[in-house]
Amino acid sequence: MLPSPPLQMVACSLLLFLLLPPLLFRPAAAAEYTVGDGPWDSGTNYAVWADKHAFAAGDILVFQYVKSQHNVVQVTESTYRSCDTGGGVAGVVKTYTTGFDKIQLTEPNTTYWFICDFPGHCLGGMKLAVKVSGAGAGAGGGGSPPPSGVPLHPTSRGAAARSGWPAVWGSLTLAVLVFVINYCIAF
Ligand SMILES: [Cu+2]
Repeated sequence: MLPSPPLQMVACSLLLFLLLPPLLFRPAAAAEYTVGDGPWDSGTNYAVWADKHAFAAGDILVFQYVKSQHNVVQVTESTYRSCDTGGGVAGVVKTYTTGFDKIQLTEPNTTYWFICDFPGHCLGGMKLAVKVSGAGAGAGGGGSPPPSGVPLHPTSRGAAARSGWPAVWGSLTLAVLVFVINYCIAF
């Protein structure tokens, strides 16, 4: 009868090889936010809403609105402040008009500026500034906020807004890993 330890070692190595990568390279948890927790309209204070969340690179903003009544225009900071796009071109980075716009915040350490360009809406409060931290989701630290001239939204570094599944997923993987290590040590 052949001794089994070599086979066990191979099996253990294989299991660890398969289990370690997903544990080490967890997918980043990109959070998806419905802007204002409701429709993009004139009746929401978006500064207050943005203050409640800590945005990370990769997160997605969802603007929901009646497209004949509003739009979403990503603008420069100065246009955000003036609310004047000069006919839709001055300081305009990108215009969205579908009524259901999903916009990913791809750049870390960046502030994204959005307004509605329908007459009077921006001045009436339809404007959103979102400060994206440098830290990836769940990473907890890292980048410092950009030196913006205007104090914006002091982001709490917590991940409260993030979905909990990655943590659960990581815990499960860890549990299985511990089980396998125990199994391997037994031989
Ligand atoms: Cu509007």
